[in-house]
Amino acid sequence: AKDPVRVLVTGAAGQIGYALVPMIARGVMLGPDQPVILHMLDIPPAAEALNGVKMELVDAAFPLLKGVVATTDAVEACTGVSVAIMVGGFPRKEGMERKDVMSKNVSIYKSQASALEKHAASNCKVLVVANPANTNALILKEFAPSIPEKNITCLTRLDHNRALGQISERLSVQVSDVKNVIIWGNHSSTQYPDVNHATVKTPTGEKPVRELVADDAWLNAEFIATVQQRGAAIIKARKLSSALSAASSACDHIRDWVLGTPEGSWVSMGVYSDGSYNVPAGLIYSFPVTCKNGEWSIVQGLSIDEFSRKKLDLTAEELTEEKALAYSCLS
Ligand code: NAX
Repeated sequence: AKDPVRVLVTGAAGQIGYALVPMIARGVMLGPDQPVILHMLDIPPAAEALNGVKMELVDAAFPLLKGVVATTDAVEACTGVSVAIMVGGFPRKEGMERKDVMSKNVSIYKSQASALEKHAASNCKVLVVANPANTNALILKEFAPSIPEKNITCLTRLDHNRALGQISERLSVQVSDVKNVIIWGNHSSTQYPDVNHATVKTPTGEKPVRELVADDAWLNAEFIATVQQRGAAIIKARKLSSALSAASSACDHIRDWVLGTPEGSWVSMGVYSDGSYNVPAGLIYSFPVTCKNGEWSIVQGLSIDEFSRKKLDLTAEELTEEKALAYSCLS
């Protein structure tokens, strides 16, 4: 039997946490043969609720779950973890300035970065979910210099999965037959959902999404806007933000990163830019990636037309501004 892997979930008493921890305990994230020990962190006002989640995890009697740590102490939470899912953060409240929210999250990610750097396993893989996800991940990277930058990522897989879902609905095909959409850039409304390389499996082979949809006007406007605005549409319908889809996508992100992407297909991950596709280096930016042996690589050589170029640049500009705002909160 495999040794258990310690998995940290911050913000575990929140709504994504509540959907995510049972998925991890069932093997959805690391596989059905991988035992896990869950480390759950939240803040003191949520300590009692966090303990309630721990009670439910015990009650669910998950065979793969070998232990649960529920704590408000970041050091205890980070100790020995090999996977860290950072869901905790300070939400934007009505009337708050962007700078104030940024400043709160910068200080949270700065201190949690130090706790991870000192106490997590040296090869710990980090996924930041909490918004502003790309910039929180960048701050974490800055303040955890001994964690390899390749190990620090943010979640855009939900946006990627939303794009797959929209194509599947539009064409009335199975979502599992659609692949190779791309989310470029920021996990925000400037993200660019790109279908120029996406395909659908049909009885007569793989066909380009553009050819099957045969409606460039829809693909270039409504489709993009629907994916960009999907989070807001969920809030409007549910009066709460996306949680089960976010949790499921976080599992997809880690599973594919650790266990690999299938041959011939890629996924979207927010990763540290090396300047690929002329995206400024030094941003956490969502790219198409393939994963093998626990490492992601950016898919190279995809053609970028003029329409796409503008969209890649626009979301990069927003991230550059966010980075400047975050740094201004540090001084
Ligand atoms: P909730 O408000 O339900 O939960 C957040 C939890 O984090 C709370 O329990 C809170 O006490 C805790 N927390 C706050 N500060 C903390 C700290 N310093 N250390 C540890 N825990 C802390 O929000 P939820 O709906 O679960 O969303 C969590 C985050 O995910 C938000 O930032 C949200 O914006 C972000 N999202 C990101 C998505 C993505 O695709 N990247 C999609 C879904 C979601 O909107």
